[in-house]
Amino acid sequence: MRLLYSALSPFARKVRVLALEKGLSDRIALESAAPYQDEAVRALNPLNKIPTLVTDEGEAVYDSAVICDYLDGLAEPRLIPAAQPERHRALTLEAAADGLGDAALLVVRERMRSEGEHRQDLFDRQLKAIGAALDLFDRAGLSTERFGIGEIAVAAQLGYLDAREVIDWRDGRPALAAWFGVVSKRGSMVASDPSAS
Ligand SMILES: N[C@@H](CCC(=O)N[C@@H](CS)C(=O)NCC(=O)O)C(=O)O
Repeated sequence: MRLLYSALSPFARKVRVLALEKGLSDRIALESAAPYQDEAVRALNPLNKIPTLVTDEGEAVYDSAVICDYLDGLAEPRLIPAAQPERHRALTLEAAADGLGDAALLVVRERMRSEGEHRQDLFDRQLKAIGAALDLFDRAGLSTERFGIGEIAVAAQLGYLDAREVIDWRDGRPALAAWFGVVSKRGSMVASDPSAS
């Protein structure tokens, strides 16, 4: 399999962490891509976004949630619960984390604009979504024992907030900060840390 990715992409990191946790990373060749600079991914994914996975059969799979679902079916341990209500809870946590990631990407891109082009309303809207998602994660009582799809998705996005200095998210969220302090020491998180590449 081939994974088109970038070291900084939190969505690609989610996929990489899941693959590492499942012992699948040796079967995935990482190929660096730069979707904001070129069009190389579009032949595989019309959205020209990473991560995009190419299976051993040559099929393109995206987005990150679908890639994780595909990889989860290839090996044990299953990191996406099969049974309800655990399944919808885990996938909803993943969706909230991914949504935070979408908002964080917009904040980072908005910050790159020159002063005159800056859209404060757009910026504030995204920061509100990020703040509310972080509050939810802080209250969620995240486990340091279980590291399934929801927890992986949250950890990948918190790493991105740090790497891009999006906001000081630890302020007022001690439970989330303590949780991240523990899970970020996992081998899968250390191996995929953007600051290490
Ligand atoms: N929903 C997608 C989001 C992926 C995404 O936004 N990736 C960014 C990089 S972190 C990207 O490729 N952006 C290129 C663009 O928007 O043109 C997923 O979960 O995979």
